[in-house]
Amino acid sequence: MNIIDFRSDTVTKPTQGMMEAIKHAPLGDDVYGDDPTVNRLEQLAAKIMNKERALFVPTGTMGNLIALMVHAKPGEEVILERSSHIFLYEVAGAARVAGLQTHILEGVDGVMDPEDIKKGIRREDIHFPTTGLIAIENTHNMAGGMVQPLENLAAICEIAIENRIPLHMDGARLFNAAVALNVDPSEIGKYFDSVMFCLSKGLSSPVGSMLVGNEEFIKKARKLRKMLGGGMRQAGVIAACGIESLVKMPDQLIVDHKHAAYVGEALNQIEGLRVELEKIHTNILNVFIDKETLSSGTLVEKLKEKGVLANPRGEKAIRLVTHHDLNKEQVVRGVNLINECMLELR
Ligand code: TLP
Repeated sequence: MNIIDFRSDTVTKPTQGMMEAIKHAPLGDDVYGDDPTVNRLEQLAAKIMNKERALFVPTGTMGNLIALMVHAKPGEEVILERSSHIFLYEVAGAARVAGLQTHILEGVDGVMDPEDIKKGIRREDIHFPTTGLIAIENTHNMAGGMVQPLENLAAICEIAIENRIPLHMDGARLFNAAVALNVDPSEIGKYFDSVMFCLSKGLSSPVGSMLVGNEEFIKKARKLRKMLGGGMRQAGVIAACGIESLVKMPDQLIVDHKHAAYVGEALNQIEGLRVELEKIHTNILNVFIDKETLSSGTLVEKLKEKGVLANPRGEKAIRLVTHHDLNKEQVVRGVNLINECMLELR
């Protein structure tokens, strides 16, 4: 069966260009700083983000964890939005490894109100922990790939500076946000002390994320990466793919966004499904199930039988993600199969 995989953009395989780049990449031991391909990738990432330095890390989760550990001391607090990936899906690394307490704020579609952040910052009191970090997710995964408005980031940045609290972005899908806003990624990154973005999602690399920040931040991050077991040797093999990701892939994300909009429009016409079309900013859609007797688990199972893969999102919604390994024909076929499935489930 020809599988149509809407589970995530993490399922994208390396492109032909990446496979070629692997073959020709000069290699060395990156723990010694000797891998020319990793060095090139890090320089490129820093340049794109207009930051002093960058660090290649194996995963987004490790990149976020390192940022938490560099910025905040054990016993301090990190301000996060309730449905953020760091809070929900990073195995409580913030608590267990970084020793941080999470201070959760309720957002609207993943967007925190700057006033709530202001109120959430701990004032000096013998009983209180210190607020060590504020972290923001952009695009916001649980909100269905929604983009954080730049005015909001600017307001939060001002508060962070006023209170001398560092600001980190979990920008796993930062390039999708940049494409949606039609700005350079650095225009979003400029509000942050550190940014993590993933190469292995819509940008199609097989492995890897980047952490960017100033020289001092990256120096500490490099040491913590080693401590966490992320010091890689001839990592140029995968960094070569990362360079391809940064040079060639951002321009094609717009295709994924168009596919997501198409899927949203089409599914919204199907009885029993509902999509909030105005909330499709990028390549993720939350599809709500408006049929009382149908759970997301059952729908996901039925779709799988037809060769369509999706992830449940709670009891009454599924998440669909468009990406480079789904062309228009596959996206259209996916929609038709979902329609067929809903008719059968009537
Ligand atoms: N997200 C994955 C799953 O873990 C849910 C996905 O399929 O969307 N930040 C954000 C906003 C993410 O969405 C993810 C991965 C990460 C961080 C972690 O990246 P990795 O998987 O590289 O550790």
